Amino acid sequence: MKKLSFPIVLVILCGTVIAQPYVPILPTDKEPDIISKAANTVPSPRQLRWQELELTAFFHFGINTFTNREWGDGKEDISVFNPARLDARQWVRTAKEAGIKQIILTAKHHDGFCLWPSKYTEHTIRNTPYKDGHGDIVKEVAEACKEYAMGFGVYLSPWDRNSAVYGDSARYNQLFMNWLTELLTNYGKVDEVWFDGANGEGPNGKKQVYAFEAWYHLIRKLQPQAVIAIMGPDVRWVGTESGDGRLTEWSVMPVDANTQANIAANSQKDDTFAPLGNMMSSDLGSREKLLTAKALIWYPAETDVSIRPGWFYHPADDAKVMSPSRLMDLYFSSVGRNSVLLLNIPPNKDGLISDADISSLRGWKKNRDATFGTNLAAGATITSNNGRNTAHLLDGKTSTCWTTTGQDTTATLDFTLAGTKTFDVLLLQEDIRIGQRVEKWTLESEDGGQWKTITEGTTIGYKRLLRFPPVTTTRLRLRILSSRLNPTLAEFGLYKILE
Ligand code: FUL
Repeated sequence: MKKLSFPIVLVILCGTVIAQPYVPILPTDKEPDIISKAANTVPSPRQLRWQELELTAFFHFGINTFTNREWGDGKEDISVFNPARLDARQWVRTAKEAGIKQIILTAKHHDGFCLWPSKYTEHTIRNTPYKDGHGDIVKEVAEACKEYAMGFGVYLSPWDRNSAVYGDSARYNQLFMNWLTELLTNYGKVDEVWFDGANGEGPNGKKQVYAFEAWYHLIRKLQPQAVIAIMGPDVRWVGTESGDGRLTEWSVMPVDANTQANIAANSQKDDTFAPLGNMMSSDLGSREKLLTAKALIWYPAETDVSIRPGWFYHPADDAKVMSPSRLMDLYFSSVGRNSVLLLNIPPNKDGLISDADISSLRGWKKNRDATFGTNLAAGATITSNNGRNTAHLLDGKTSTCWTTTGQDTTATLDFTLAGTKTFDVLLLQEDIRIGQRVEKWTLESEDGGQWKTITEGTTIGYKRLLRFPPVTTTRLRLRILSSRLNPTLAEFGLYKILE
């Protein structure tokens, strides 16, 4: 078994099977060359589709739901698994009604229990009372996603506390390939494959060495459109489980910071939700980090967080479901910070999403619709000192943009609103099809002939949302103070929070 190391990751990323946006840095490259390469690194089509989803959901469901645990040890008596009223359509409909675009089901968590009747283990739904052993929850969820036109993804835990061959690396890796093959061939289109980084010891006391490269090739072969997340090359863990993205969030990273070994070494190790490790570092992609890189990759952040204190359903948490206003905070701190939100909504023992969760999700959606329904910048007259196509800022399309002419990396945009408006939210979006470039900006408003700073920031990326005390004005000025190359802006918005 090959030990996964940095050169292997490079091979994977450069390989033809995995056409990853990947830009090598040459020994002769100077700082301006590297920064220009970073500014021209772009998402793959699968990463772009994923980023534009904005909102995705996890369904953590399994034996833990019935044993009231977070991490099962794989020794559970699976005859307790019988979600009598299970309705996967209710799960998916609940997510859809909240504006969520894709879901990920825990097909197998660390306890090794498979929610599908796998041929390769006895620790499966086939040996439970659920539908007298004829149930297949992966199938039920996949079909519901198809019916509601939702993306479908699978969480398959590499760590397995049940398998007797875990730790016997070659045999377990083959078993894992068999599981992946079942999941990726029997349930239609799969849009995301989510690998957690936890890696305990096997029953033989040996540490399992995962065959990531073989798994990635299999996924690319069977489901080429699927993004591979966390312990994978397409989507990165944001570094917290609290719902907080970084204020400065670059999607272009130096490859050195992202070897799988590094990610694994810094993943969760115990039964807490305390985020650990490098992925938590406040700076992953600044100029300084890029300068020592061997290569650059597009590697965007996903923010996973649970609507309840635990990842699995626990009756005692029914009163602790996040409120609509807390969910709104999450929206600003994840989607609003250049990240995709992966919100966990755990179904209960009946096999249903509980009323408390449904009610919070409805309230959140209502507030989002009310707040973001009207762009108060609509109808504004926009001029820029050295750019073109300002009309693109308000055309509602993320694929068209304003940009500067020549070599300019700074610019000023002046807005005269269609009347006096009061707002407390700013939306900025770059055109990430071209790259992520803006490093520093400030928004000012005119107040009695004086220009005052309302808010300011660093990165924008796919989407940046900022809240501030309400401002009433007709004239605004957005100053882009620093950018890695000609800045682009796809959308500009002003909103008033309505909760
Ligand atoms: C973690 C796991 O250990 C948790 O149980 C949960 O599945 C979370 C999303 O990822 O690493």
